[in-house]
Parts: sequence; C-alpha cells; structure tokens
Amino acid sequence: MSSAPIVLLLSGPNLNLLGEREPDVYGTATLADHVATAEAAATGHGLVVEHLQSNHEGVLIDAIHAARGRCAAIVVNPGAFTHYAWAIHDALAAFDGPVVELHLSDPKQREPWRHLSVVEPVAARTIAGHGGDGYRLALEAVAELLAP
Ligand code: CA2
Repeated sequence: MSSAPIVLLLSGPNLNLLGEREPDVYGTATLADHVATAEAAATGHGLVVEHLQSNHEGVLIDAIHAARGRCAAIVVNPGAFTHYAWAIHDALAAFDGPVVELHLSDPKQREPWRHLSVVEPVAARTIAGHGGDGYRLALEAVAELLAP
C-alpha cells in the first residue's frame, strides 16, 4: 500500500494574525482558510498537506530538517524571515525535494527592505502577489514539479 506524498506547508511569523489586521494588504481570509485551499488543491493531485505555523525561526528550521526523507516537497511563506533568515535558506538548501516560496503580497512591489528574498535562491518557484489564490497555485506548482 502506498500513501500520498506529503507536502509540508510552512507559515512564518505573524501569519497567524491573518484576517484580523491589514486586510488591505493581506485580505480578509484567515490562515485556516488558506490551509483549506491548499488541502483542496493537494487532494486533487493525490497529495496531502501537513501545515505548521510558527513565530520562531528555530521551530521552522527543525520542521524543515524533520521533512528530509519524509516529505516530498515544501511550500513556505516565511513571513518577514523571507528577507533576512539565512538559516532558513541553509535548512531549505539541505532539503532533497522541491521548495516553493509563497507570498500573499508581492514583496518586490513594496518597501525596499522586502525586495531581498533569502529563500528565492533555493526555491524552484516563487508565487507572489496572488493573494489567497497563491495557495492553490503553489500546490499546482508542487504537483508539476513532482510529476514524473
Ligand atoms: O506577502 C506575504 O505573504 C509576506 O510573506 C507576509 C509577511 C511579510 O513580512 C512579507 O514581506 C510578505 C508578513 C506577514 C504578517 O501578516 C500579518 C497579518 C495580519 C496582521 C499583521 C501581519
């Protein structure tokens, strides 16, 4: 019996506040809504999503390490860690499957300090600026990247 490949969906700091503040930038949907979108898209491709949100860099790094050899792919919205957390870059570089970087907004169209992504160099795809639909697009990208 073979089980569905696992896609680890990681959400970085403050994303637990989605739907509560800054709706003009991030929309009104909650993180749970976005996870449900990702899960629905994954099911359509025979994939299963495992989600973790943390406000702590080390917790995200530990999850990336634990995904090695266990998860088929990682979708990550690192929140503000995107712009400076090189330890997350290094952890993702040691992951053996495809990594998809995901953002609700398009950081490159925002303040200059958001223009650098330390995750981009280790991501097979970056999906940004599509709001909540980005979660569906990210899972579509994973399915494409995992296709034989
Ligand atoms: O656009 C994205 O998805 C971001 O990764 C979101 C991060 C931001 O630092 C990145 O530059 C782009 C911020 C997530 C914080 O979300 C909040 C939600 C509600 C209230 C306050 C923050």
